[in-house]
Amino acid sequence: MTDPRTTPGTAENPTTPDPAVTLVPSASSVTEPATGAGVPNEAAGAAAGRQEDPAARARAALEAARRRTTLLTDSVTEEDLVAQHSPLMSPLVWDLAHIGNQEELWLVREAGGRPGIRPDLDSVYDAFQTPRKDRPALPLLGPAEARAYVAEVRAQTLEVLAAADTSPDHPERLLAGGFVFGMLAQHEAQHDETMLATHQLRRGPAVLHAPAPPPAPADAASLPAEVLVPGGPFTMGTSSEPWALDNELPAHQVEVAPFWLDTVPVTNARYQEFIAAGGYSDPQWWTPEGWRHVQDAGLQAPLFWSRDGDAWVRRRFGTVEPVPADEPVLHVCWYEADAYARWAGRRLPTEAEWEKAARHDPATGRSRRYPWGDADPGPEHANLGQRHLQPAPAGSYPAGAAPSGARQLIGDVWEWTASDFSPYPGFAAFPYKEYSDVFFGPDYKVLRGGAFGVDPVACRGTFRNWDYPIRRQIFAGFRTARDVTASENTGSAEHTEGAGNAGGAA
Ligand code: AVJ
Ligand code: FE
Repeated sequence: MTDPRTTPGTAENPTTPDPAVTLVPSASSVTEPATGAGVPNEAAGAAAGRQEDPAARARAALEAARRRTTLLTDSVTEEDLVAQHSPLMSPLVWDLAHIGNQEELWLVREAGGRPGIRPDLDSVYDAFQTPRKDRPALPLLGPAEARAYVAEVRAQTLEVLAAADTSPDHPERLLAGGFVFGMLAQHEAQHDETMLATHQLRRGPAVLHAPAPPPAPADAASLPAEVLVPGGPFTMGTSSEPWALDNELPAHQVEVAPFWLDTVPVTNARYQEFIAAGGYSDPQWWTPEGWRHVQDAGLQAPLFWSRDGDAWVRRRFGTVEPVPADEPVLHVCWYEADAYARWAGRRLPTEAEWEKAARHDPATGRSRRYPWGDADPGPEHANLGQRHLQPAPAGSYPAGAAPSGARQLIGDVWEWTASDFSPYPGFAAFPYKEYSDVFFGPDYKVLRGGAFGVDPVACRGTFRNWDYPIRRQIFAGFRTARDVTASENTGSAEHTEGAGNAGGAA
């Protein structure tokens, strides 16, 4: 299968959407035989095909993550590297050496069976031993030492990888399909997003620069406000994605009632209507905890927004600029997303609804890897990978649309869901409890879909992120949903399919 990222001349937002690109399911979804009803039904063929050379994929993913890490840490002064820009974040130099320490632990020592380089650093860079706000007080490696350390670890990692057997049927699960190498590439990519959030919190002149995303395609203004996702069972989670993390497993059937979902994420213009309508001062829109938090924290608008006369401006990576009306809203907490949805007469989608909208293909009954099919994300599908340092306008990426017609489910902004972070039936922690297991429960809300700050290696239809409902420094927005009403729900397949296709073709 060709990697769309290497296809030259691909426009991110073609002015004339090519129906062959947006509407035809990928070859693997068509040709793969359907499994029986009640059996998890996901697109395994494409994932297996893409893993033809797991070691090469692992090396490329590790190197891509390191390029980003280097840029994020070389673009500031040494003083800025060791400074704490917010009590919510670690000093950048902690993230840098933590990336190296985790890689030493899992790739050099565990996968490589080597003695290790600096085991004495394990406790300094153990995220569970020291909360972020206390990390500046640790005996951290300085910038030069941290850079030398991660380079030494990486050199050994590449030797281990070159010697490793990464065949998909390797008896050790850690090595099968190169899982542990993929896990560490995803770990570094996640910290690259965390470091990008630190850059956003940092005060002072801009140091990061990227081109703006392309303008919205011509049809963005005429998209239906919402799309219908048909009811019925679908396959949630995965048992075939080789680098899926433990919380995405296993694939299992979930029954989802038909529902309507916003075609695009809620925009700044819409969110400003909520502010202008007094949304932040009316308790009827907020949960009791949300209302308490709005008052205690004095929330009045998304993080980084301020008034400039009658207009709203925002600070974005060191630049103050007008808030763009048609961009998905960013830097809102779960309580704000939930309150907006209630004010709009709607609700947040559940995590299962979100994944069904993003993966379920009604034509085949199969769950795709991504909304557009099984192909890896390319620049025409989604705004990922810090290629741009802001979300693209609502309605962008027609080639990345889901079968329902929903756009931008992957990329642009993380989307808050209504759901608490909980394990799927049959969950087993792997390879360590501190990745997911210790976070399950009502304290954390699930976010889906990834943002412009996420590398494609750490983003897919099954990928789960989570955070506290008060958090706003993450690159999070949301879209809303509503139940299908009794008069809309005819229960007929023609009805649901017709409405779904209307969204997809629009
Ligand atoms: C999945 C983003 C919630 O940053 O706490 C990084 C990812 N885990 N190192 C986090 C992670 C360990 C995690 N999130
Ligand atoms: Fe980490």
